[in-house]
Amino acid sequence: SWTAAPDRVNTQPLKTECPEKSPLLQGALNLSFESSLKLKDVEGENKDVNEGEYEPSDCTARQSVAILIPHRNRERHLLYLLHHLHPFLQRQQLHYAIYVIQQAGDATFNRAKLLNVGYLEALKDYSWECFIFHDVDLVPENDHNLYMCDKQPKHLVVGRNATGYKLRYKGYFGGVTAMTKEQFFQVNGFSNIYWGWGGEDDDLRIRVELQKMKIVRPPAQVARYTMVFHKRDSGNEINKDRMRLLGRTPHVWRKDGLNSCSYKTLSVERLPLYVNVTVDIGKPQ
Ligand code: UD2
Ligand code: MN
Repeated sequence: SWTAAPDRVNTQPLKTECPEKSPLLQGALNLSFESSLKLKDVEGENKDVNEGEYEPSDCTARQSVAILIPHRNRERHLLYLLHHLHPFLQRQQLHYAIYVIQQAGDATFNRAKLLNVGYLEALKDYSWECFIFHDVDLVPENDHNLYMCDKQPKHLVVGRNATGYKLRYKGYFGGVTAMTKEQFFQVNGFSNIYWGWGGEDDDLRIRVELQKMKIVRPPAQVARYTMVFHKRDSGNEINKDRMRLLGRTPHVWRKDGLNSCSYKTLSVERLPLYVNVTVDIGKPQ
């Protein structure tokens, strides 16, 4: 027998879940890095982005993803990344927002602690289910490299231009990584005590392995990045203590991480293309 559908009281159109594979994906991309590019241009290209946030209009995204970018004094790289990343994420039909976490002052840089701050601050806005921890200078070359979380922590940079597109070493977990809200919470986030260059990404890998999680990676032909050329920044000198710290991780991870991350938020600016969180994270003890 045939039953008529009840009258719809709610006149809002029903959105269905976005397809498993977005029809908008293009595969390998032609990246451009034009020195004449201006912030106003990138804002003009992204009218559908509102205070750094976007969601597809015609379907419900499969994941809500916060992109966290640790930053100080790399404005040109940030502009290139915003220019490429916004359309890239929109083609993946994600609900997303971009957060830039700025270290205030000129004490030694601390990438890992900034990312902890980003996680804690972003969760005040929305219950993001997936977090992407993203270097400012890495631009993805193929939009089949999905900025979504898996059942296991995901490393998105198998290769990049400067290293022949090969994994740098076994266990390498730097550059761009994706973890669910729960996975990151379970490992107590990053360590807060890596000041300067190096080690913090290996520390996160150790935390993940201690939880018996397994790092997954997309296929090498997809997980490709261009790193915009740069020299080592002043204020981010190599961390000579990193090997010693890595040896202590199994003993200290429970007490050093999200649950001990103390900082002072100086401002939260909701700019058109990203949320700009400026933070005082202190200095090395
Ligand atoms: C590698 C890793 C990176 C991190 C780092 C060691 C790759 C592709 N990346 O990057 O994830 O583990 O080694 O700490 O392997 N930054 C600023 N301003 C500064 C200094 C750093 O914004 O003054 C940020 C920025 O997002 C940058 C990131 O920190 O991309 C990492 O610093 P880097 O690019 O100088 O280090 P790199 O390329 O060796
Ligand atoms: Mn770099």
